[in-house]
Amino acid sequence: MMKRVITAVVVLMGLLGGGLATAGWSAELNVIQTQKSKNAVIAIKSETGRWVQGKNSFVLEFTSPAGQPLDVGTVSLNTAMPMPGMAPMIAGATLKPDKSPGRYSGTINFADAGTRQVTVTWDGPAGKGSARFSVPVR
Ligand SMILES: [Cu+2]
Repeated sequence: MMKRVITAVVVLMGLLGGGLATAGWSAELNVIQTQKSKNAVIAIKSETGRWVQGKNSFVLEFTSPAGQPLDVGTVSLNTAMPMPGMAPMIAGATLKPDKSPGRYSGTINFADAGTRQVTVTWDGPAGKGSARFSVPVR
């Protein structure tokens, strides 16, 4: 009996360790989408490399066209899905600046699957801009 309890604790600690690694994004990230604008390259990444219905965690990264980190300051990411005969479904991301410049960790919740029109805006030391592109939600 005691041996079983100890095993359970070890398994739980292993799960917690995995969870912490995820929160710190030390795991390998896969690209969901990249988009080039005039002065910035925008990348959305996550462990799975896709957005799905429900809650999603992801990383939003800005680099210069030469590949250097770009300090874009205040950033927003909003999505809309046009639906026939009704108002578009909208969802915005919660974004938090990461330790590295031009890098943000985000969460977003999608009520259903389908292609989203994504609008990213930024305003900071590297200038002001916006980009629009579509991303599938599976
Ligand atoms: Cu929808």
